[in-house]
Amino acid sequence: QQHPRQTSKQRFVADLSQCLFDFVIQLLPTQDEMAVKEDVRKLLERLIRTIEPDSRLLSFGSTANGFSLRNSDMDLCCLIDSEDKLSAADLVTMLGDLLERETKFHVKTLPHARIPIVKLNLDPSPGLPHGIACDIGFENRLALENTRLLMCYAMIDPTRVRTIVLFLKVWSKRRKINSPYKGTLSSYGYVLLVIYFLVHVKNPPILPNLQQMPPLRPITKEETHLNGHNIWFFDDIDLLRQRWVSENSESVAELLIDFFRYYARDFQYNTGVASIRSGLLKKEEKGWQNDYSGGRYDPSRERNRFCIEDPFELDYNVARCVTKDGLYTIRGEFMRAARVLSQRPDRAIVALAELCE
Ligand code: 3AT
Ligand code: MG
Repeated sequence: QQHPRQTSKQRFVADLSQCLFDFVIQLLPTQDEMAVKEDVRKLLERLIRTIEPDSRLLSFGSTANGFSLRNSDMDLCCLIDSEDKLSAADLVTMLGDLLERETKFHVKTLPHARIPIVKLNLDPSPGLPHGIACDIGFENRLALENTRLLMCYAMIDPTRVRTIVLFLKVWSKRRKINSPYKGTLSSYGYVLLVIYFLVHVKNPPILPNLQQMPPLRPITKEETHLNGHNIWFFDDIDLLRQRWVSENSESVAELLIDFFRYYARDFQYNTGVASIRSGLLKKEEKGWQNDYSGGRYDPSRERNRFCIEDPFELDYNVARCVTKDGLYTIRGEFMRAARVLSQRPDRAIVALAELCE
């Protein structure tokens, strides 16, 4: 409804927020889809237990963190609680054979990859028009923890955080800038960019920094460290939802417009590292420079065109797959999005359609 005293900008922004909610809601997975995925997880867990009785199969990634879209893939992680267990490579091979025999999945195994995995695909059927794609990894406990961290961030301000993240995931897929294999950024990378923006760029912040909040009780190093990485963060979300009230009341649309503007114009790609744990860092201080002055050209240095620090694995650049061309394309897309939204066409829905063309 139009308010007589609203300016055209206010009208556009209110309209765009509503459009973003409506757009995102129709892309959420259905109850049916979630139930089918849970059944698949249970079935796979039962089969894995015939090989490793003490194993558990847990969901991570978007199916577990509240940022999943319809037909998104399933990321599963197998944890084995016993002392003497098979090597990941042997387990991948045995599990691959078993699944090939016992299920209708198309199976591909990568036993010798840096992180050995089993890739599964189920063909589309009337009940499952898009089939299922699923990766099973092993002992990837850090991924389970970063999934939980993102889930906590999503739960603090579900409306604003989830709407922006889900919209960006759709947008980045439609604009074809969501393929680490082709030199652009993973969904995980985009989610970190959003959280970084909401914690460290917005002032007042939309979200607190969960990794820097004081714990409620003293905790020991054993409790907070996993493989040498500090994985502690404030995870009492019920308490946080009572206590944390952001002083920033900007709407979803205002935040999205500002997000695009920030990454189109302000973020220092050449020197900066986005860290959700520590705010803006310098490539120099992390030894992540991309220059090769004085030395020979080292293609491995190309890993640091775009730098996003993993929340727990601090020496891991989540955007390491982004190439020079990939970054050029991504920045071009941020600029295009900022431009489309700044033109404020009469109807927000037109802007949204153009954005995701
Ligand atoms: P989709 O819905 O599948 O697009 P997602 O949220 O599941 O998005 P990804 O499939 O990109 O995100 O990643 C799944 C999880 O795998 C997220 C994170 O726990 C882990 N992960 C992905 N990429 C990286 C990375 N570059 N570094 C560390 N962990 C990663
Ligand atoms: Mg995924």
